[in-house]
Amino acid sequence: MSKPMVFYYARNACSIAPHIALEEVGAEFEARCVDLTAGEQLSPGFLAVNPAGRVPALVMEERTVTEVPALLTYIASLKTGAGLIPAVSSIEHARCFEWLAFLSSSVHVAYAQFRRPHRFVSQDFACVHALVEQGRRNTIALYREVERRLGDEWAAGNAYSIADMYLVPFHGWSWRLDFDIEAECPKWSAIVERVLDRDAVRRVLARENSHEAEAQTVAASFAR
Ligand SMILES: N[C@@H](CCC(=O)N[C@@H](CS)C(=O)NCC(=O)O)C(=O)O
Repeated sequence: MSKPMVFYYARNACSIAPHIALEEVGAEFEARCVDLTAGEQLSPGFLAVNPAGRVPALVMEERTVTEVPALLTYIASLKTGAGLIPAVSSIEHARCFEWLAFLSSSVHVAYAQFRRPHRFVSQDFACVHALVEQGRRNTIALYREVERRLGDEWAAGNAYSIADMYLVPFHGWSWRLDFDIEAECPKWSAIVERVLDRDAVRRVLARENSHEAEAQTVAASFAR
């Protein structure tokens, strides 16, 4: 019998998107929480899983897959009947992957300039402060662009998809930006509210916020 997949995630991180997808398709997986605030992503145990030191990571039969868009696509394909990716060759299919690319390569990177400036520049403090402020402005501009691109239904048309799951973490990070997302991005906020209200997503939030997650940390799992 094949071993269940192991999913590495962190709280309040981009990994919530594939975490939602795993619950939506009813996948059998073991969830392990990586404590980013304690620097656990840089522990030898986790670096053996993902040498990049980032979450999410999904381990299947000793092989690791990373990157949110790849994980969302893979997980959705485990249960095509769930309809989490629009039909191939439709405009909605293109739109869905447009969202994954835009959020991953533009929005997340701008947010990282603001939140993780040391990925981009060394310890030159003046330069770091300038990058943080420019990253904040770039991110806010991109958040407004997200809102401009959204229609009245779901991100990729009239059905819930993996694109909507990926809109969740960035929305949740807005509080750090000094940006009133509810007022400025009502369509995005409405989508996130509907996503958070789903049963599968409630299970994800319960797991990510539970004490059980503490016990399931990477350190604990490698100590077994
Ligand atoms: N391009 C990657 C980005 C992954 C990423 O940056 N994850 C963050 C959490 S949102 C992380 O692990 N940060 C840890 C660190 O920067 O040390 C993806 O899409 O999966």
